Amino acid sequence: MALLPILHYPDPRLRTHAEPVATVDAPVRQLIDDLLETMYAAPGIGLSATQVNVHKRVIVVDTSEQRNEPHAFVNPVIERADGFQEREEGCLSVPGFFETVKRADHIRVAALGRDGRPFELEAEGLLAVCIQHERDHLDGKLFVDYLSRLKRQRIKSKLKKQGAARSNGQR
Ligand code: GNR
Ligand code: NI
Repeated sequence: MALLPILHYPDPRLRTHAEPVATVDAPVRQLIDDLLETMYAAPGIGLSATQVNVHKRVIVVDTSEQRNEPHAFVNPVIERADGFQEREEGCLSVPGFFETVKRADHIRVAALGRDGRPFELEAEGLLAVCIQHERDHLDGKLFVDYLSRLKRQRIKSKLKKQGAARSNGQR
C-alpha cells in the first residue's frame, strides 16, 4: 500500500482524459488499494486516479459514517441520471474551497469491480454526488467548472499563489 501525492488545481494534468482499463489485473488492484488508502488518509469521501496523476478510468468512494464501505469502480458509466439536488462540494484537488453544485439526484452506474466483475449500483444523495464528481475527474472535469468564471478565477489565483509559495519553500 502507498499514499499517493494529489495534484492541485490549476495543474494541467488534472485536465487529462483517462484511458479505459483493459483488464483488472494486479497493478489495477494495487492502484485501487492505493487510492483507498490515500482517500482515507486525506480524509476524503472519494478519489479518482486522475488526481494522483494516473490516467486510467478508476475511482473509489466511501460516503459511509463509519468509513468502512469502500467502493471501487473501473470504467464507470452513468447509465441513468434523474432528478436534481444541490449540495456543497469540495475537492482534494481544490483544497479549502467549498461551493454549491447542482447534479442529478439519482443515478445508476455500471462498472467493473476490484474483482473484475461487472456490476451496477443505484445511488442517491451524497453517494450519487460523489460518484458524479469522481466520474467527472476521469474526463478532466472539476467542480469549479460548474461555477461562474469569476468564482473559478478567484479560486485559481489563490491556489496558484499557494502552489508557488509551496515550491519556493515558503510554506
Ligand atoms: O472528499 C470529498 N468530499 C466531497 C464533498 C462533496 C462533494 C464531493 C466530494 S469528493 C471529495 C474528494 C475528491 O476530491 N474527490 O475527487
Ligand atoms: Ni475531487
